[in-house]
Amino acid sequence: MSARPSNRILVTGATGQIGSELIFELSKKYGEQNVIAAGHSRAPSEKMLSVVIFETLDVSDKDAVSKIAAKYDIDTIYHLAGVLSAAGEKNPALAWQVNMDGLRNVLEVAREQNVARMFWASSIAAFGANAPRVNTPQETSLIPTTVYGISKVAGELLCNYYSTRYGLDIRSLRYPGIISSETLPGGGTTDYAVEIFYEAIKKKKYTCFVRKDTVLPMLYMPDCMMATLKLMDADPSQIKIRTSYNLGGLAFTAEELANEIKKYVPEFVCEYKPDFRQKIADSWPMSLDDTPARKDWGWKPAFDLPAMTKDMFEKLSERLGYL
Ligand code: AKB
Repeated sequence: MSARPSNRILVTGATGQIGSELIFELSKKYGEQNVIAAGHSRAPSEKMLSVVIFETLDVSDKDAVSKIAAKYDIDTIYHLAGVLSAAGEKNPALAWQVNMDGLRNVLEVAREQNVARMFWASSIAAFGANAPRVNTPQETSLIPTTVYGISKVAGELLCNYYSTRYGLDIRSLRYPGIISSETLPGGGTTDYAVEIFYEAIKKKKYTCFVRKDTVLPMLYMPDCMMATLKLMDADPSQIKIRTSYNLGGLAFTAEELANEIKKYVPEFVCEYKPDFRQKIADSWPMSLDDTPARKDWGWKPAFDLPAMTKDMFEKLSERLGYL
């Protein structure tokens, strides 16, 4: 296998936080007619419908995945559909069905239809509290406590299996929390780092669902896009890890983020009322060692906390009308 992709691209989870931005990057790069956006739980935006082809797709239905891949002669798949950590704890059966059955279906279709290259989103949730929490290494114990995390560990191993057993060119990143201004995340533990911007601009106050000293790894969307496209563009010989690469970027406390936002919204007040998501946050890394990603395919994030906050504020305040 491993033919060079000619780029008929399917993006699952296209209406989600990452997918809804990735489809525009891909359509700029490969042409609008070559990107098939597939989503299920959220309606596509007008903007999305005007740019790419949209298909309703539940990835836990293998026949449906197979039909869409065949219909458009797909040779590259970005598989982003999934139920996130907090939502997964509310409905573990659904998380298993979407995350595990969905991944297996997409891998099978990729194998059966000779897809040339595939991306799958893993997460920092693959780690559990017994792994070192600061500068968490690429290779360490993976004993997560959430069903989402379990699906990520099993998924990483399944990707590695399809790569070694069938020669599928599958690539993956352990995404940290992604901060973005276009589409809100939904059902994640890191969602506070996005919600806080919207609430600061709209209401000048926010009740944060983790403690103020909580540190989680985060990444700004432009860096997330750059990492994903760079990984997928790399020559197969550069990809040494077929489970999933650690991807580091930002690491700050919830209070440090609130203080940074206060530079733009001086009246902003942030309160902290931890809920069940605190326990999940406490079981995840605070920062990641991403040396293999840097060495193998040249990963280097551009945004630090002040630069990310400035850009987020500028984009959101224009859209939400900051008064
Ligand atoms: C979540 O919080 O569940 C996600 C993730 C870190 O994978 N954002």
